[in-house]
Amino acid sequence: MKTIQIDTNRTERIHEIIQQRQRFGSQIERSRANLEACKLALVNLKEHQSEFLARGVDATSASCLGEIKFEAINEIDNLLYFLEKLRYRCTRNTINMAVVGYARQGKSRLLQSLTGVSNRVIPDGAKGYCTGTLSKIVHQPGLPQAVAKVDFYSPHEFGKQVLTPYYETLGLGKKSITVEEFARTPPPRLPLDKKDSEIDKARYGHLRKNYYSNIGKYRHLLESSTIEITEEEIPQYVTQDSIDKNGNKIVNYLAVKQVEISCSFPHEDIGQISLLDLPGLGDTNLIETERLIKILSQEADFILFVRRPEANAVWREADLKLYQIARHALGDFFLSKCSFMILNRSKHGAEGGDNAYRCHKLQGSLKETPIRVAKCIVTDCSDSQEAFTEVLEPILDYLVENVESIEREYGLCCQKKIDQVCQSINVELDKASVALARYSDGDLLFEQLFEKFWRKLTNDLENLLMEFKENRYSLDSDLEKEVQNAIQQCRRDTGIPTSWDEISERRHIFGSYNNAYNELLHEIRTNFLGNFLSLDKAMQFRLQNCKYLVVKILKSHLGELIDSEEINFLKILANLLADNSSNLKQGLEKLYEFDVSHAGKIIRLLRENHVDKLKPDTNQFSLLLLPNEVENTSELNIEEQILNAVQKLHQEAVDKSEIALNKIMNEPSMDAYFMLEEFIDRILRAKGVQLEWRIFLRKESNQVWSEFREIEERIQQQKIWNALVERAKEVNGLLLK
Ligand SMILES: Nc1nc2c(ncn2[C@@H]2O[C@H](COP(=O)(O)OP(=O)(O)OP(=O)(O)O)[C@@H](O)[C@H]2O)c(=O)[nH]1
Ligand SMILES: [Mg+2]
Repeated sequence: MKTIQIDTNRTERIHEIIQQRQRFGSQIERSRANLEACKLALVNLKEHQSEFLARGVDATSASCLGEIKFEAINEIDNLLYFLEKLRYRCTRNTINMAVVGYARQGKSRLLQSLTGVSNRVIPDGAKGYCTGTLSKIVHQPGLPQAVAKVDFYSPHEFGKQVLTPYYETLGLGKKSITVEEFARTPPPRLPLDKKDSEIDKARYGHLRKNYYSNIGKYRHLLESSTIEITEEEIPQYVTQDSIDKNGNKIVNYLAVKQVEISCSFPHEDIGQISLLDLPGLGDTNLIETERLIKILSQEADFILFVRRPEANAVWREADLKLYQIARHALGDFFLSKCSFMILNRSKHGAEGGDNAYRCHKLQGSLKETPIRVAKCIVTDCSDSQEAFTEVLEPILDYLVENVESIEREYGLCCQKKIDQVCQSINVELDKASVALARYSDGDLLFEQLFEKFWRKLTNDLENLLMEFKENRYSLDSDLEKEVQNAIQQCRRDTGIPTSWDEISERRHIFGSYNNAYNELLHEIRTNFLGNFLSLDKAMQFRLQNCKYLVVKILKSHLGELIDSEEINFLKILANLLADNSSNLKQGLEKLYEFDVSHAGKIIRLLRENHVDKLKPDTNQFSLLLLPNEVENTSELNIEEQILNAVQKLHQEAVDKSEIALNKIMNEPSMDAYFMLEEFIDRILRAKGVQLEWRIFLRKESNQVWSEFREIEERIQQQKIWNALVERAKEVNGLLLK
């Protein structure tokens, strides 16, 4: 292979450009590292935010935390992706130039001229070859022959990136298509609304005639990993028009994603330049254009639009369209600063003659179009010398002169994006720094908990009072049972002798019927009254029960303050209170001591109701013997008469007592109701009592509310949170210049 003498000046310039760019690459790397640190700090903060919210914090803190948004993490990811592309571009050791243009404009020919490599390494249309796929040509010194690495689409990539865009654009009824489906069923007919479009028909034809009809020929390659090929094989993978020895078309290019060709450039001084050859674009494969150009946004440093003006050529709609597609696909790439328009002058053009006039015409009128490139050059792409002097040299001069300003612009663009993210992060971090400000604030916590305590205690006690109010006239079933037991006991155990013989005996003992009768009445009366002694206690049941219910409510609101569940809870609580909590203390003590003694009342009731008649003074023996008092008794002996009389008196006393006792059966309910009402008034409604509660509970907060026991832990959590916020602020600050 012929090696052309090295132009050291050119080599140095290329080297200088690459070095300058690499310095910029280090800056980008620093920004990237800072962004990574910032992202990490935000991710940490976000995790803590989620933990806090999941664990459950007070409502104020929860709402403040909830307001902190972390969309900036996604923005940082986008920025990192952008910076990574930039860094990749800036730190590589080559300047990559790509050619973009419609088919048969001389792109491949220009690359041949620039590198000095043969038609076999970069096939051009001279032998009827059209470039079929993206190929990258890199210099590798000392290689006697070119070699190439071929990457194929995977079946998934092929379905998603190649076929699906056709189905979508042409409206073929499917949103996505897999290779299997495609191989099984031919693409459906073009929809009616597309039938008249020449472009759509051409695109459809490409899909059907090339991709579908040949699927059997290239499908196996989609399963293939990267292969290495020799120089002779290159056309079989990069061109659209190769044929095998039997004259059959080779369609490998359809499955190729990218080819990287390594060869030794005869012009060694441009060894640090790599070239990217793209298939000629046209209406048929315009669908693929955007995808191909997108690859350039990462791979190319400089783009050469190549156009070979035909006779009477003007800037066409198609030229603008291609430029727009490129600008869109290249995203942040500074197309206007990093591209030249090459107008290919062919002295012996196919259409005959020299197109120099047209070239200059187009060169002059380019500024009237929206196409913006750094320079527009007229050159003969098939002339190596011209390609050097008219294309390469101006590009290098331009880059030497502008690389700094281009980088500055890239830098400014990055910084602008970074500043925007920084600002939005700052807004969120400001929210974050105050989000937990009150989280470990005991006073605030107390107020919140006390408010809840007061509301619930009031509600529970009022509900209880309501219940007692509704039942204040109802009979006390416990008491009723006790009364019935006592009455039955009276009836069962009267204490009255069962036979008159016993009366006779008593007569002998006491010396007279009179004395025997009197003694008998004393015995019967005391026996009778003895049965009612337990009623006083029974009448206290209701009160006790009411006190228990109050204790239950108080206990449920006072946490771990008092262990007891008994009525002495009230006493213990009262003792814990300071002496100046007079209302509260009094209310509790009074409830604890509250006791309506019914003993006197019951005795009075019983004695008033004919028990008195069981006394000798009120029922003298002599009266028994009056004929009109005791009817039909004359036939009975005196003992029997006595027996009958005391039985009757006893019977009457029992019956009357029963009636009288039944009348006071609701009194315990009434007493309990008023007792409770009095208690509630004292501990909830009395003037200043809320303040008494407040002072007391503030002192006992730790015992009453678990939240207060956690406050130490909260202080620690708050410290961690603040440290994370500070860290995020610090790294965010580093992003700002
Ligand atoms: N006379 C002359 N012929 C040229 C010139 N540039 C390209 N050609 C010829 O034009 C035809 C197409 O050139 P290519 O370099 O293959 O064009 P391309 O833009 O790469 O085409 P695709 O790969 O199909 O996109 C070939 O036959 C070239 O030899 C030129 O400047 N002068
Ligand atoms: Mg080509």
